[in-house]
Amino acid sequence: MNPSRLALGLAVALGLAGSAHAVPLVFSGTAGGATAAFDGFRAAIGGGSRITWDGVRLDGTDVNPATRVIVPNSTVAIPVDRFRAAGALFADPYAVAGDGFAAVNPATAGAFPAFSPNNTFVMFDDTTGSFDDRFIEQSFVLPGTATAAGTRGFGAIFVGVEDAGSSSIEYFGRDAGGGRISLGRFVVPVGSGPGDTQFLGVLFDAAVIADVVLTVGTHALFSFDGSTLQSFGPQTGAGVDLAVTDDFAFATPQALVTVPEPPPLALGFAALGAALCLRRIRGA
Ligand SMILES: [Ca+2]
Ligand SMILES: [Ca+2]
Ligand SMILES: [Ca+2]
Repeated sequence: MNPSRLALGLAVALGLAGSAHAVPLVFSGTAGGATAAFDGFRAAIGGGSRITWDGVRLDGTDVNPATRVIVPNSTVAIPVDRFRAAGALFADPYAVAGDGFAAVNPATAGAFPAFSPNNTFVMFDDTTGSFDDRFIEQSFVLPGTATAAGTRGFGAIFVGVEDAGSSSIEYFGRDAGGGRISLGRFVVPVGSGPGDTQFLGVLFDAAVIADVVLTVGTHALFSFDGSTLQSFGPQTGAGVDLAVTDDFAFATPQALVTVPEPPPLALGFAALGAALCLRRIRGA
């Protein structure tokens, strides 16, 4: 299906045909196709913001003094505003590692090669021995400020997604009253091996995205409550798929464009339509 047909399908599905806001384009790919999709998405957003995590220092000397060392010279937890300059604000501290998270979960050493060397990014559970928190939540601000903003498109590199449906990105907008509205949940494609790279990005035609929720694999790689570190262990057993992320890319945040509040029936059609219409678009 070509992009224009995809856009039409989603616009009709959302019950918003004629709206300027309901024409998302999906860029996705795995292995070599991930790089092509990533490059195509970045071209489509005009460059925008890119976070590689590679500038985060892992030895306790990071530019943001609130960055907290978990394992010296290997893994840190960055504060929620570490990438405010790029227009990103996180819901929780998340982890950056230079060793593919080998120090915090040795059983997966070597499984998650970086897309951009050497640092990668993932959530952790803040309750010792619990690995259920598998979500990275990011909202947008005008770069360098605390002013909430929106973006037209957001995408992320994933590493190691192997089970269909284990990983996804859900996009959220706001209605005129400030209510949070899902713009759709999009599934990350699977690779053919544990070290394969994936990309998923979705581009709308207005800055309607207020926040995104990334589901990264089925479990957190480790738990850390501020003092005690516990590893999840190996990726074994049915229904276990461990993954991490690397580069985030998003259109430069600007004033948020609100979306109309759809009637409940339209939301049902939106879910159906998204399921029926999603196809990969390689490149732009
Ligand atoms: Ca969390
Ligand atoms: Ca990187
Ligand atoms: Ca995996």
